[in-house]
Amino acid sequence: MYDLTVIIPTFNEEANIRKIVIEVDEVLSKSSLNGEILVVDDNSPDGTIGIVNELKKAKTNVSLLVRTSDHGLSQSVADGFLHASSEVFVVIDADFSHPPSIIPKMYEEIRAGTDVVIGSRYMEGGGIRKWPLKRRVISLGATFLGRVLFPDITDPVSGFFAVRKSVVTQAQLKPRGYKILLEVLGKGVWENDKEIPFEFSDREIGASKLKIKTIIEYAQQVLNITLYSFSHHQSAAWREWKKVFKFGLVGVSGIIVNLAILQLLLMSGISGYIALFFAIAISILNNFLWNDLWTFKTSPKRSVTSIWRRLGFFYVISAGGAAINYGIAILLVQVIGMNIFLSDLIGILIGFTWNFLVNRRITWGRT
Ligand SMILES: Nc1nc2c(ncn2[C@@H]2O[C@H](COP(=O)(O)OP(=O)(O)O)[C@@H](O)[C@H]2O)c(=O)[nH]1
Ligand SMILES: [Mg+2]
Repeated sequence: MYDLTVIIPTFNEEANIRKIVIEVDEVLSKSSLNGEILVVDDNSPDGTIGIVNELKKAKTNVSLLVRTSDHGLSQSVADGFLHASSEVFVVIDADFSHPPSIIPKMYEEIRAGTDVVIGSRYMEGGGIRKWPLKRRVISLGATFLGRVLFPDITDPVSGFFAVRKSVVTQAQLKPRGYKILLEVLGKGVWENDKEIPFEFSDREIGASKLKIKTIIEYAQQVLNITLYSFSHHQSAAWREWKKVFKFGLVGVSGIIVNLAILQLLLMSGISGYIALFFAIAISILNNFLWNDLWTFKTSPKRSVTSIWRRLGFFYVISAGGAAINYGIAILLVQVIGMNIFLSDLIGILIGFTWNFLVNRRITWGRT
């Protein structure tokens, strides 16, 4: 039984495959890891298959899976999951975009109890070398869309990651396109993750296979994961939605508190504007307490920052949300002559989105 399986998806990689297999093998033996190297090839017409067959003769830990139907990168990786003979899987590109030297660190993290370990280009210490502007823009767009589902993860669409077998075997993956990690995060069964920075470098040899179709498939995938999460409540995306619902409920409670305090203060003879000020201030406090004790009760920030600090952030961010609400409503009335209530409603929704996303990241985000 192997400690881990390194899955290398390939299509026409005759220029890279020998070198990457040998380098991965060296990294594994240097760390005394008994690793399997599984090349999953989509029946490449070039010399890839021949080279891997040759390598197999010299190294017993190398195996090859040749696929002849349902061509695709994500499908290949998912097939690799099914054929791997260990409990820990690492996925890495064949073209040296991902440094094999990090594999042992990823493995150690999984051994230490992490379910998903991600090689991140977008966290401190990570980066991208030699990528044309167009690729950078596409990648950033994809990353931001992915971060809506997984706000704590800086690089949810990385092609370099490690995962515990149980995360993917219990999942109904529907792999399509390029972003298999997003599928694993969206449908896999996992609790905790960890990111490790690395510097992505574009391939020196061979051609990239990214096409426009890939981008469309990606948008479909994000939608599909979102819908999946509504009916699969053990998924990580559902954990995120639950927070959105709770945050919304707390917002509604804030409106009630706001109106009740206003009524109370007015009844006790306090003048209108002062009463309004306190009603707003107290309703924000109400929202903060519910969010801190309920919506985000599992946030790691709660054990490392003081409640005053979180409260301060929440007030400032909420003030920003109110300003957005106000600004958008005025804009809609002024520019397109929209009804003021409808304008306000749209302003409220955008302000709510701002409040949620920014508080999620900053007030109760990752430490
Ligand atoms: N099995 C399989 N591997 C693929 C396919 N498309 C790309 N790959 C492999 O996936 C990795 C990343 O592909 P690449 O074209 O470099 O994508 P890029 O880095 O995003 O430009 C490489 O190892 C490719 O050989 C495919 O359709 N099937
Ligand atoms: Mg590449």
